[in-house]
Amino acid sequence: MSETNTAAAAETAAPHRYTAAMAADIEARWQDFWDTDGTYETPNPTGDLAGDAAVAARPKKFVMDMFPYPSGTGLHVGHPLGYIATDVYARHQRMTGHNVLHTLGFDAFGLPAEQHAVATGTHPRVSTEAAMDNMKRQLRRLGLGHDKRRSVATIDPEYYKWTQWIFLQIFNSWYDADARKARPIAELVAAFEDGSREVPGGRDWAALSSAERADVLGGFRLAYASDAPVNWCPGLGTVLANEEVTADGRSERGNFPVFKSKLRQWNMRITAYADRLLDDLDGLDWPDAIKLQQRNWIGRSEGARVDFKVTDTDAITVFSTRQDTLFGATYMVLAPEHELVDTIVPAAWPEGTHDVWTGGHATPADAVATYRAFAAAKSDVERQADAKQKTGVFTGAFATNPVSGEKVPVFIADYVLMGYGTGAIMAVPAHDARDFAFARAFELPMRCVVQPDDDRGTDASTWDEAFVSHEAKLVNSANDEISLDGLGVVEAKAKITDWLTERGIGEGTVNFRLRDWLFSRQRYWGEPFPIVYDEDGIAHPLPESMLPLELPEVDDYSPRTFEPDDADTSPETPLSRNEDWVNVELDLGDGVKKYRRETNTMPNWAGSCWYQLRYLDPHNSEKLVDPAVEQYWMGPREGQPTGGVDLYVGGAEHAVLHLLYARFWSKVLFDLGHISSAEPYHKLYNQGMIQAYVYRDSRGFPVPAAEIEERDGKFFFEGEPVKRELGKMGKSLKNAVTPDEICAEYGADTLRLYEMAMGPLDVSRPWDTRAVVGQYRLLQRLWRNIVDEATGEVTVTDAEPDEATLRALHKAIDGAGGDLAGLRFNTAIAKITELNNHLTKAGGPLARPVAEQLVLLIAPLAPHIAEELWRKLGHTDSVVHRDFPVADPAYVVDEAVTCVVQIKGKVKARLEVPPAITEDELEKLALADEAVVAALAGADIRKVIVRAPKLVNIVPA
Ligand code: ANZ
Repeated sequence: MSETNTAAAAETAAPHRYTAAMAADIEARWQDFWDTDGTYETPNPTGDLAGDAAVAARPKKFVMDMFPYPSGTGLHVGHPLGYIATDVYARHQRMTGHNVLHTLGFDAFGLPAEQHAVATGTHPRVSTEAAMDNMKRQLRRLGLGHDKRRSVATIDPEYYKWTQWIFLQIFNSWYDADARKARPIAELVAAFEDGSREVPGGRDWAALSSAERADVLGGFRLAYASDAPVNWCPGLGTVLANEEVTADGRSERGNFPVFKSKLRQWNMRITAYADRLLDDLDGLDWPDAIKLQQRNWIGRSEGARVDFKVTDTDAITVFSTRQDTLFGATYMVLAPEHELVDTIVPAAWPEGTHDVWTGGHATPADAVATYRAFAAAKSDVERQADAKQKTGVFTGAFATNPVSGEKVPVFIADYVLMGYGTGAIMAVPAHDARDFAFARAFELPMRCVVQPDDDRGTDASTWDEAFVSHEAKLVNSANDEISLDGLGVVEAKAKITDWLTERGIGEGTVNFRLRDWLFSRQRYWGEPFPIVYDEDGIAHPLPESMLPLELPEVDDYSPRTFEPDDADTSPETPLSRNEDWVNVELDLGDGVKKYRRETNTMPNWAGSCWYQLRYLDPHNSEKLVDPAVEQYWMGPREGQPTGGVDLYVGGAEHAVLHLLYARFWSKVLFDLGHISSAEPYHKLYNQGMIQAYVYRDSRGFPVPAAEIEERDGKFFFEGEPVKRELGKMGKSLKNAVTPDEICAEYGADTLRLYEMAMGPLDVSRPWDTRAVVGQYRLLQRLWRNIVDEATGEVTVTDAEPDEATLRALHKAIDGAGGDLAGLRFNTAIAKITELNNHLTKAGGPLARPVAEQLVLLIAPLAPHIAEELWRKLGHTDSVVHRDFPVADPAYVVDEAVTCVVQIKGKVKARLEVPPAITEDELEKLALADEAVVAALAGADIRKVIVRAPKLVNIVPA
C-alpha cells in the first residue's frame, strides 16, 4: 500500500484523528474567532484604546519584533522565527498575569518598491500595499496574537505626519552641553537676545541679518543643513551612505564612480549625544556583543588638542591620543581637504626641498591640487586600509613643534581623514606604525621618545618598525621648562596636557568616532521634509497644522542621472521636477510669501526610529503619544532606569545603525519632555538565522532543493550528483520553503513547534523539512490523549490522577514555565513532549485536571489546538487569557533518595527519604530504624554525622 493509501485507510478508521485537514479547519476557525472577538486587543490605561481597567492595572509587558520591510517575494520559513518566538513569549506572559502589548507593523518606505516603480511605472504605494497584504495573510496563518488595531505602516500619512513632526522637534532644538540635554531653539535665541549667551564670534545678535542669524542657529540645531563632503554618484543620480560605496570608490549598486563632493544636505547632530549614548548602554539588557559594537561605533578616545604654529596668526590644531610623544613629532599631516591647506601653501618650494616630497611637481600648489584629486577618488574605507604604501605630498609649509621648537614639514596625505579629530595630526614615526611607514617612504626623521623594552636601542633610524607601547618610560623628552623623561605614559600625558593648557596651546579633550547622521536622500519613496525655503534660501519649518506634508504624485520616480564620470554635476531629485508642488505660497505667520519646498526625502531609517511609540497610541491625532499611555508602557521601572520596551527581538545585523538612531531620537524626545523613556528598547535579543541547504550542480549553479534525491548520504538532481552546502534561504538559491507550504502540509501549530524546537533561539540552525513531521506527531499524540479518534469525544475521567502522573505533570509545568519565561523554547517543548509521552505510555483516559493543565501548558506554543481542546473540555472562555499552570512543589522534587545509615562506617540500613529532608529529621529517622536499633543494641552514642539526604554515620561511645 502506498503512503497515501495508508493515510486514507487510517482516516476512515479514525475520522477524528488530528490531520493536516483537521489542523486547517481548527486553525482557520480560531483565527476568525480571535479576530472578531478581539482576543488580542490590549487595553491602554487611558485614551481611546482604554478598555478593561482591571487588565490595564496588571504589570505590563511590551513585547516587540523588529518590524519587517514588506518584500514583494513574501516570507520564507526563516522570516517568522523571531515572530513566533515573541508570540510564544507574549502568550506565556499573558497567562502569567501581564497586560501584554504585542503587534506588528511595516517599515514600508524603501528602495525595492521605488526601483520596481521606475521599471514598471506602478506607483510604489500600490506594490508596497500588495506586498503588505500578502505578508499579513502569511502572518495571520501562523496564528500570531497581535493587537491588529495597533499595527502601523511608515508610509501612511497618518503615521509619517508624526515622523515629520519629530523632525520639526529636532530641527527646533539645540544641545545645551552644560545641561547635557536638548532644549528648544527659542531658548537659545532668547539667550542671544538678552546677552546671557555669547553669539559665536562675539557678534551682536541685534545687528545680524536674518540670513546670518539662520546661519548661527544652523550651527546649533540638532537637524541642520550643511555643505558636507558626501559620496556623490552621478551615474545613479544620488548621494550614497559610506556603506553603499565599495572599497575601490564605486557604487555597490551599478558599479559607477563615486566622488567626494560638497553638497548641501540635511544632517542630524547625533554626535551631541555621543557620551549619553555610551553611558546609557550600561543600564540596558542587551547582548554584550551588540553593546560592544555600539561602543566601538561611537568610539570614545581620550587625548589632547595641540596647536602647532605655522605663522604668527595661523596654527594647525591636531588631535592626539599620545600627547606624551609630542617631543617625537617630526612632521605633520593634514587631510587633503583640510581648509588650512590653501592658506599655508607657499608660491614656490622652499630652498632645499627634498625631491621625494614634491611628487615631481613644479610648485606646491600643483602638487596639492593633483594629490587632492587623487585622494577624492578614494573612499574612507580604502584610505584607512592599512596599506603599507603611504602616499602624500609636501605642502611647502613648516610648523613649529611647541615643545622641541623645531620646524617640522607639513604634508597632506590620505591616511589622515577629514572627518576625524581635527583632520590634522602630529606624526610620531618612531611610535606609530602608519607614521613610520610614511616617514620611511618620504625619508623623514624619526625620534625615539619612548624607551623600547627590547634590544633595538634608541636610534629609531635603525629600526624595522615603530615601537608602540603604553607602558614603557619616556626618554628624549625635555626642554628648559618641562621634562617627561623617566615618566610612564599615563603620567607623561597628564603632565604635558597641563603644561599645554597653562600656555594656552592645547588642552585635554575627548574625541568620538561617531559622525553626524546624513539625513537626506535623493529619492521619491520616503518622507518629505516639512521644510520650505524663502527667497533668500533660508529654511523655515512648516507649522504643525500643515502636517502631514504628503508626497505628491509624480510621473517619474527616479532621480536624474548623469554621465558617470561627470563629477561636476549635482543631484536633481524626483520631487524637484514637480514644480506645482515645489513652489508654494504660504503664510508662515508673517503674511503670504513664496517658498520652495525641500525636495530631498528622509532616509529609510526615519520611520523605524520611533515606531514603538506609535504602537502605544496609533490613532492619536492630537499627539505623538498620550503621555500617560507612554509612561505606562515605556516609563522607567525598577531595574529599567531608562525605561523602554520589555523585549525587542530581531537580527544582529541591526547592531548599530537602526538601534543607534532610535536611541538618539528617544533621547531628544525625552529631553524635550515628550516621553518619559530615554531609551527605546530595554531588553534586546538577537535570534539566530534559519539556514538552508543549497545544492549545486557540476557548474556550481544552485538547483531546486525540493527536487533533490538522497541516496546513501549522496545527493542527486535529475540523476546527476550535486554538492550540498549550508547557506542562506532564498529564491536565488532555489531553496526557499514558505510557511504556506508547511502550514498546508501540517498546520501552523506544527510549524510553530518545529521552529521553536529546532534549537536555542539565539543559535543559527539548518531547516530540514523532513524533520517537521516530528512535531506533527507530538500534536497527534496530544490529541489522541484527550480525544477519541473514532468518535471525536473527549475521553477524560473524573478519577484522581496517580502519583507518577502528578509528578510528571508538575515537573513539566515547573520546567516548561521557567523555560518559556527565559526564551528557552526548545527545552520547554522537550519537557512537554516528555510529559505527553509519559501520558501516552501510561495509557487509559487522562484525569480531567491533567488534561486541562496539559492543554494550558502547550497553549503558548500551539495556540490553535490548545484552544480547540480547551473548548472540547467544556470551557466557554478562551485559553488565551487563562492562567498558566503553577507547579505544586511537593510533586516537583524527586520522589525519594536512598539514605545509607552506617555504624562505625559499616552499612547497617538503607532508608528511602524525601530529598528535602532536614538533618534533624533524618537523624531521628535513622536512629528509629529497626535494623539500626538492633545493631546498636542499646550502646551509648558518641556522635552522629548527618549528610542529608544521603548519609548518616553513627559513632557509638
Ligand atoms: C600622535 C600619535 C603618536 C598618535 C603615537 C598615535 C600614536 P584613536 O585611538 O582612533 O582616537 N589621528 C588623529 N586624527 C586623525 C585623523 N583625522 N586621521 C587619521 N589619524 C588620525 O586614534 C587617535 C590617533 O590617531 C591620534 O593620536 C592620531 O595619531 C591619529 F605614537 O597622535 B596620534
